[in-house]
Amino acid sequence: MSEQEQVKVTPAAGRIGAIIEGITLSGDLDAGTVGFIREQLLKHKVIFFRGQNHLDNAGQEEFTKLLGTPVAHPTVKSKEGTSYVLELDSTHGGRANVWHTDVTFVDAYPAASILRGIVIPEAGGDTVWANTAAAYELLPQELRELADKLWVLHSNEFDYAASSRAVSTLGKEGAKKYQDSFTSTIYETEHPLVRVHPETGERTLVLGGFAKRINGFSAADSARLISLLQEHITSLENTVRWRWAEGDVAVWDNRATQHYAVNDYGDQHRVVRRVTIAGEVPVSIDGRKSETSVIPGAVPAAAVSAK
Ligand SMILES: O=C(O)CCC(=O)C(=O)O
Ligand SMILES: [Fe+2]
Repeated sequence: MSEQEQVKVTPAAGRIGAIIEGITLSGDLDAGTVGFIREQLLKHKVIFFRGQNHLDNAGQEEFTKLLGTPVAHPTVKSKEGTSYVLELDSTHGGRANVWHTDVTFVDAYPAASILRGIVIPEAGGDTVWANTAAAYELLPQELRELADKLWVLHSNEFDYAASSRAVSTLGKEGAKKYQDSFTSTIYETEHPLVRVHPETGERTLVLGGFAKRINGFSAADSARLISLLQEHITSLENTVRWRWAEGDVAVWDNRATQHYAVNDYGDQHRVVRRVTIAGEVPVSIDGRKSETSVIPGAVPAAAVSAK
């Protein structure tokens, strides 16, 4: 663990996020360093490594394998020449400006995501993360007790016509094409609103952009309660905002966070590349597991730009 002696961890905000200096990411890190990275990830929920410009796609995949089992996106094709790299390019609809946790429309959604800055606008294009464990802890007790009992339907189905954002960046046809591919298979999953984190035992809120409906609630009541809880999750006190430079790597615990890519850079180019790690099927506080159904041959309505 000699490498760790020069390692420095600096919190990046009060409740979430830390910058780790002194580690050069690769597929060759020793077990002690990998253990240290995991520990910091669980503690801070999102960790940032600057200046990792040496990493290429293969290097990103190799580093990811040290943290877990990489998985491809269920509907979006990996970047050519890679097995697991999902590219988000601002010119092709890759603007995830919706609060979300990655891929919650499937049951065992990713445990973590590793994102690398490739082309970064001169100004703008920051990403913001929110802590869903702190959000749960800080709910008023009565609201927490209600949350403990609720189950929520998540789906990748989305009405592209309703997404003026996608249409404004891609045009109507482009938005439809992109979103049709995102929803080439429709998944629906029921998750507990509160899951027990499999590694830390913390309780976290499972919501975000793919959450569509609270079981037993009308559409209108679902929308109101989801929006109230989302406001708690994404309150500024509960977030960290990252100003990217090319070569930066962010790693987040996807079981304890949501994120949002700020779409404030107009037609400047922005490219980031992500690899995700296989997750576990969420378990509620009373021990029940999430359940997915795949809707075969569903006519795709379209999708969100969020991933
Ligand atoms: O573009 C970003 O900063 C984040 C994109 C995103 O949602 C993701 O990589 O999962
Ligand atoms: Fe995402």
